[in-house]
Amino acid sequence: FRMHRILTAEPSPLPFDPASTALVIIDMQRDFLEPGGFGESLGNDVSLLSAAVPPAKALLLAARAARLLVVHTREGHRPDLSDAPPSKLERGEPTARIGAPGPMGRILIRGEPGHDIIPELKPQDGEPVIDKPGKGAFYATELAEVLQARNIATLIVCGVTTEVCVHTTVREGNDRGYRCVVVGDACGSYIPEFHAAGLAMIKAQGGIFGWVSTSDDVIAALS
Ligand code: C5J
Repeated sequence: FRMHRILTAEPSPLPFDPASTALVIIDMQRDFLEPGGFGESLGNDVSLLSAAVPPAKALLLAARAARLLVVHTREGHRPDLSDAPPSKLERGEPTARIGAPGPMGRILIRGEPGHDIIPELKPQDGEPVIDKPGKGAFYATELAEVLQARNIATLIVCGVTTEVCVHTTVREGNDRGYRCVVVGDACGSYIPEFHAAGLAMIKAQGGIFGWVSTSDDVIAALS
């Protein structure tokens, strides 16, 4: 018999068992959150993502205290770009494309300073870090195996950006049978109306591909 807890969420409360729940923190990398990285190279105001950092940090601390599996993801490519399709590489200004040199090293390349997770959310030993070449965290990664090995059934998802990598990952996870809860205030977007619409899309139609909650509600359910 396992103790189930109830998470306050929309469109409906969600029972969960901490032992089969993972916190998945998507792409909280310097390349997306700090000036000089991939996000800014695409013409974005990266300061729009900073509001997600304190809630994500609070979630991370609560998940560690509750002994949840914590998984971090990073979007990026091999230095030789062999895992980046031309269709992805050819976008953006030639001087600011994936692989081009920037103030934080080559843009979106594994091993470069910009590819690192921001210091506030630095992974601890024992927390899997999933390097992904795409927007979704399941595509071409070992995430499914990592979750299966721990019998995970519920994903609490936060990170950036709401409508791109968070959405793609949640859509992938939902189709694979995971209950996916997106923590709205711990997600961020360069385009505020896309953040709002992205959250609304998940929980519409009875929770068409997931649930939406808040960091306060998740922390309350874990404590
Ligand atoms: C983007 C991401 N926005 N992590 N990546 O290209 O959402």
